[in-house]
Amino acid sequence: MGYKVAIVGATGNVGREMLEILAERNFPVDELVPLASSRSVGREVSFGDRVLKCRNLEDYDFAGTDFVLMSAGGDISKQWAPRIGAAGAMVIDNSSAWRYHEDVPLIVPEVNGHVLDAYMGRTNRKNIIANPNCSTAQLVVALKPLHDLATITRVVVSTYQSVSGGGKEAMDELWDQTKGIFVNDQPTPGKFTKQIAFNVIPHIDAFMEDGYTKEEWKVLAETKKMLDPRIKVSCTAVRVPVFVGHSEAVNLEFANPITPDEARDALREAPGIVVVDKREDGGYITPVEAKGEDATYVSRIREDVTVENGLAMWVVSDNLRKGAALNTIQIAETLVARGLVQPRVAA
Ligand code: 11C
Repeated sequence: MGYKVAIVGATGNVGREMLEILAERNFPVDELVPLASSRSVGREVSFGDRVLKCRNLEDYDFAGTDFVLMSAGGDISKQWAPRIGAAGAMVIDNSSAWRYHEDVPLIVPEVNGHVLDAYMGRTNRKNIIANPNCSTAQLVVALKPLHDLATITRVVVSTYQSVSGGGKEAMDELWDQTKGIFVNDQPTPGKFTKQIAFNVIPHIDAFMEDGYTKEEWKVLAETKKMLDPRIKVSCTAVRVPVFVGHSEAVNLEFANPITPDEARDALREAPGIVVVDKREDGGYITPVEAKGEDATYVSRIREDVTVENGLAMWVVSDNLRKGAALNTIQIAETLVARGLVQPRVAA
């Protein structure tokens, strides 16, 4: 017997990836229900070889639904996740609404999937599990084996984030501006505060009082919550004119000595990671190659000679997959594999 799975936000960038990945990985789905706001009711989405019509979130009865994968923004998640969880369905939420809540686990299965055992053993749980921000997900996958080996004390990361992280409108803006520049059109800012075509913008999400942006703060707060609260993190998040795939230049400081070879070996053994690190032209991964792939790629592993026990590296992943839809589905797969969620039958 399989599971009844609903997707809230099925027509968005991440929702569509969720549909594709569920089918691709043969997640045991008995029934798939795409849900959307009243505006998108009736819109069609593909699931495997089937075409399904979106139903209205407002009047859907969650009794008997096992998993609800949400990617419709923080406001919808704040409003709906507690109600859906109270109805007994397991919510896996891709927004930032619940990530920092102390009663909600924030999960990357390769890093802290074991946390789910204790959470599911609690009778007073909210039935909400949070999926991290895309730039954090790929970072912690790469940090975990190195932290286990030599204890990371400090991370300095600069991100090169693709426009798909900002949604479909942001992708359209890059496309339109790029075409427009060839015919001398003046770029009109929309989702981005500055021209994104042929440019880079050191600003993602709102500015905070300390001068960091919310995106940068998320990387810090989520790394601490999932990996180790003692790790110090400083992030500069930058938007680049790439459609899909986030890249990160990462500098690490460790409590104990670690060589690039030791790091490379540990990363090669670690789940979810592919090391592509030849010290030659093209011996590294770029976002174009990571698009559509499940792995987090690590390249350019070398000593950071500016600190005592330091390493530098380059980390790339498909932000719509490991950074969002894939990780969400891997959380559901972990719950199933550990026997923590059984199919329910509608009352
Ligand atoms: C971006 N990282 O690239 C953002 C998108 O908190 O889930 C994801 C925002 C989030 O714009």
